[in-house]
Amino acid sequence: MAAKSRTIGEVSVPSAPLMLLRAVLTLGVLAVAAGALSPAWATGVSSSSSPTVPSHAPALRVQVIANGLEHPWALAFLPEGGYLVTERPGRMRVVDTQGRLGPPLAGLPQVAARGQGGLLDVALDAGFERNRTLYFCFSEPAEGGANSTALARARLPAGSARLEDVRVIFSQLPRVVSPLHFGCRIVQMPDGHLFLLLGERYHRMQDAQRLDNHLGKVLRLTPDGAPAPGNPYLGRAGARPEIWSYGHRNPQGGTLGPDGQLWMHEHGPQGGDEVNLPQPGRNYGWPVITHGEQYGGGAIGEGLTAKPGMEQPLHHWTPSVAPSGMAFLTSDRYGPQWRGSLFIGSLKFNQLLRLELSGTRVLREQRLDGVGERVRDVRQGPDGLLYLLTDSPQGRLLRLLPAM
Ligand SMILES: [Ca+2]
Repeated sequence: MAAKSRTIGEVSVPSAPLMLLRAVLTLGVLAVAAGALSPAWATGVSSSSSPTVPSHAPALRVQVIANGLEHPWALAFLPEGGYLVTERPGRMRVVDTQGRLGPPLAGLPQVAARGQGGLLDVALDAGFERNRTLYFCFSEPAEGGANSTALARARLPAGSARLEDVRVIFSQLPRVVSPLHFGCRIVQMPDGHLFLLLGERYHRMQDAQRLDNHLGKVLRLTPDGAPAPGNPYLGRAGARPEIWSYGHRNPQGGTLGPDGQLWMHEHGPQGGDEVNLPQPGRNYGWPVITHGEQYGGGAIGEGLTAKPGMEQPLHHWTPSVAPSGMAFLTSDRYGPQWRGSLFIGSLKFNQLLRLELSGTRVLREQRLDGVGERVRDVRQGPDGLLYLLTDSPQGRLLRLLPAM
């Protein structure tokens, strides 16, 4: 199958006027980007909390690996080649190296596929090549129309179209009647423990500040779904022992950083999307402090952006970018300048965001425009290249190639 490709980056290809992909640096050029065919750099007022200064990105081509995925949500790379993809309505399937979609895998539990809910993240165990074990999280239906985010473990034998030994190992409490804010990203640490990022279910935002529930929390679990040893609230009366950090809103991206730490982002309300580096027992502020506001305008709570005892984000965006997916680029495939950058998808602006870092400091932000669809997931593949999933009824798996 011949892969189609087009160009991304600031370098135009004059013979191909539909090549809209380019790098932009501020939100202010979006109106231009939507209507103009010629690539443009822009500088000016930053819409984020870090400077946006001109930089030079390598030109890129976007290669379409697979089409026809229904609201794909998460991507993993199989050691034998090919891809494991979740689709929000409740399917998981293998996409082969040629981009052919395998059948939906049998053995998945029922999911509450409504609103933002459904089958969401998937992560392979670090020992997958040997044990064929994977984890996935999803909106788990319950009585009375309630649901919550659950984490499951299963095995996928090589070449099989069926998940084996499927077991739900954790369910968020309380269960809530809501189609919103499931969070649901899984990040495995080098010690095997799992971080599970959970939303506050929208209607229960105050619960993000309470330790007696799992809403708006980052959890740290063993591979069996139990509270991990060393968690900050183990043994404290009235606190859930799985909690690592709290005061989160709706996290849809997390990754293990090259520094060995969990990096994550979360959706703010209207404005105030954040990048955080969650530390044990710390309070990330929602909904007491936020750089955002109510939908339609107006302060949230007392309208505070800072308060003693509550952490500030490393980076924040107003207006919101609606971040989803997160990956560090550790390869040299796009040149030395991009190595070490943090990549984040934007659902709202159909962009891939690149944050250039010095340690945990965000030096600047670059916006790669023109994927043309909401970006749901971004990952670095075993080949060192960046892969994206686009969120649509006919979603795509894309690979970004350096344009030589
Ligand atoms: Ca916060």
